[in-house]
Amino acid sequence: MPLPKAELHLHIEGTLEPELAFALAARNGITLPYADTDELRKAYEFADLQSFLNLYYGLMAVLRTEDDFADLADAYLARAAAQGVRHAEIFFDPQAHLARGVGIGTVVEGLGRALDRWGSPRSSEAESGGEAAHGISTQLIMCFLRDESAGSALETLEAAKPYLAPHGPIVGVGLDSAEVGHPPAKFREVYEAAAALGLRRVAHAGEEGPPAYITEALDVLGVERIDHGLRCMEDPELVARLVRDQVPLTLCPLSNVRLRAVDVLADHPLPAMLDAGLLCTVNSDDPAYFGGYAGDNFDAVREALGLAPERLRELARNSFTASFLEHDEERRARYLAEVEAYEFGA
Ligand code: ES4
Ligand code: ZN
Repeated sequence: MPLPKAELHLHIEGTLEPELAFALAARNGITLPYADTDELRKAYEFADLQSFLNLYYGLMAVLRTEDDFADLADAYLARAAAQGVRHAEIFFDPQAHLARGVGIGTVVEGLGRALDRWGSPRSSEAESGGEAAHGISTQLIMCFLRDESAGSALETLEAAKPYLAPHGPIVGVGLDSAEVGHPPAKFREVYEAAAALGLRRVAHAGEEGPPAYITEALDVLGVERIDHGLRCMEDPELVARLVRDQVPLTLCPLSNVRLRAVDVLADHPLPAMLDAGLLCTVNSDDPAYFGGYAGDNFDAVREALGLAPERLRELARNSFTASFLEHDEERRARYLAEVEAYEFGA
């Protein structure tokens, strides 16, 4: 049985496996510029964030209907459940779909169908002892593309209003896409508007961008978690602040290797970050592209960094501590109790 965990840094569009991409392309009469899934998988060789993003946005062309988004989320949740994910806060990129004529309603209604299906325990699986016996609680976080204008982000927030919590599934806003040259302060106004609507706030910062972007995301955007945040380690004063305030960092180790933020996993600063007292979590980012889902990331850091079982338990505990579950503390306590009771195998 896998260690129970929450997934806090997961782009649903980044769960599009080559097989599903081809199936959706066929269903929608779209011809992909790859002969087959093998050729597509070979294209998953990236030099940096931008080369990844180019492929990622290109492949989204196959996502057109509510059914497509429902199938995408269904496939992700099945894999996540099998890897011990109990709770997932899922990013999506409304602007990337709107640019192709796919409205936010299509995206949210489609995703929502799958999220609802997985929201409760699966009794048939439980009876058969299947690995996906557990349900998964989920929330959506809409990300603004930081290489688009602040005005476009504001329009996107406006369009999302029918789908916001507490009536809809969107609980927060995030900031993603090409980081360098697009500092957080560009989005001050839209984050203020999001806060006024009662939304939670996160932002990618310190992945390829400098530590100053992390500070700016905290000070100017008022974010409650930092996505990635790896480069905080270059600034001891910033580390001290993140430790003092226990600001969660949603690290994505396999992503960092594939996008060359670190050379090899054995060089990843995760152990030093935990030793420093940072509230680190381990997540999968874009698992179809980066070589693994949440459990695969846990397995990879355990092997490459020699993390002891109690370190892995700490990471799992952190994932629930950092979750936006304030509306359901009983649920959080249940998940945390499961983490404490977990027995590691030999
Ligand atoms: C992303 Cl790894 C990463 N960084 C920034 N934006 C993204 N969108 C999807 N994956
Ligand atoms: Zn990301």
